[in-house]
Amino acid sequence: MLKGYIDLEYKPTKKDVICKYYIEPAKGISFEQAATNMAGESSIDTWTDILTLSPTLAKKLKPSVFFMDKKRNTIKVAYHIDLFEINSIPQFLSSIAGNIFSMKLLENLRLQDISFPREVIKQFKGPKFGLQGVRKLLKVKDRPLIGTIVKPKVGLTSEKHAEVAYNAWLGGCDIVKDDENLTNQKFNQFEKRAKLTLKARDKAEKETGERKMYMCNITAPTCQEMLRRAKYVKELGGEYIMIDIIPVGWTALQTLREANEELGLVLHAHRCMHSALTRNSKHGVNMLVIAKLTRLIGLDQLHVGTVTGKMHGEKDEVLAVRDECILKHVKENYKLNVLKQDWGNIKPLFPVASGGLQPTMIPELVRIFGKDIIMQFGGGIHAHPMGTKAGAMACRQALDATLKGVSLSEATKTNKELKAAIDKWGSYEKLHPTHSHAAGD
Ligand code: CAP
Ligand code: MG
Repeated sequence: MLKGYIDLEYKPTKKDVICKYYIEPAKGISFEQAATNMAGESSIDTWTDILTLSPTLAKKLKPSVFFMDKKRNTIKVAYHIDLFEINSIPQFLSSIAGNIFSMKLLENLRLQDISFPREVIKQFKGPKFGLQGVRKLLKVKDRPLIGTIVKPKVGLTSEKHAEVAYNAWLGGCDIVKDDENLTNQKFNQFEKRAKLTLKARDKAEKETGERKMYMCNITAPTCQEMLRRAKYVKELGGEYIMIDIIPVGWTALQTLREANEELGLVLHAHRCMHSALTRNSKHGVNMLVIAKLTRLIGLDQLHVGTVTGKMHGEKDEVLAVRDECILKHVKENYKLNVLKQDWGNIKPLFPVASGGLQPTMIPELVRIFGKDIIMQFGGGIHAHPMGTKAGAMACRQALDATLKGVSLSEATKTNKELKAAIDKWGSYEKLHPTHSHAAGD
């Protein structure tokens, strides 16, 4: 292992890729030793002094640990851009998020953020539609979008699936999606589900006069099959597809985005399995990185967390991920492990809040996220005591009231579906007064 990876005098150039890590040395290992070995293993080096490493090559490609904060177990590393195949997310991750997680010298390691230089950003298309493109497609200018996930997650026939979706659209959902583990099972095959549900969508559009979208899950065993399913949705007149981004992997996403230049579908990124990487605050990969790579590659919508729902994610972390999805210039935030990032011409993507949501949370969700959010209610619609359509109506009633500044308790007087939701789940604001400062509820 070479010496000299630590260079606190080094000033990163505009072409460097900067990574911020949480790093915890194993017992008996100094902080410097941990940082040195991690920098070497993530770039050009290995555990011992190799004779084949020429000084010129090393000089050019050797990364610099240019910042160390031992108290907070934090380092920043500048990597020369030539170390990377700069349009390949898999190769980036094999370097800066590869072997280093396995090293015995490290007790814990977490990749907190990556700051990409302009030269890398320019290699990627980013979202084809993005936040504004989705709004234009749905003809919904400035309110949050309401979505649902057909429940039960799996088990319905294609006919029943289409019927549940139809009722959700009739009740007021803008978007209906498949669940993350519904793909092409015997009881609900992909082609039949897509055909019947898009037909139901057309019917609901006619009856409501509103644009309605169906996100069909194209997660598949191969890229070829994934693309075949995407094309099939397109041929049926669908505008959207969803994909489980962690199980399918980064090459599949880059392949899909390339094909989408011609396909022209809205790409919804479901992040199931992300918590295997992101949940441990001392080891793994920060959700911020997953969000950044998803926007860079160019999916149009991404789950960012809810704060009020059933999945983990503190408010400031969720909002940091949301900001990474929508801002053009992201400022460094040391406490939240956010590095500075200039997104150039990469469009914002539409953030999604999903997981354990129910209609009475809507005032708090608007307070947290504002209007540029897609709120998805699975159980919160399909467990409504008056059924799916009423569940969707309760969501729209709660949203309409919130955007008009009317309290939910006031709104229940003229909206029986919302009243039934509050009777069943209680008013989120009453149950969590600390979270929200609702007037009058
Ligand atoms: C929500 C959901 C979502 C996850 C996503 C589910 O259903 O369909 O996939 O919540 O979580 O399967 O749980 P409910 P995240 O509305 O019934 O909870 O957005 O955190 O990835
Ligand atoms: Mg789900």
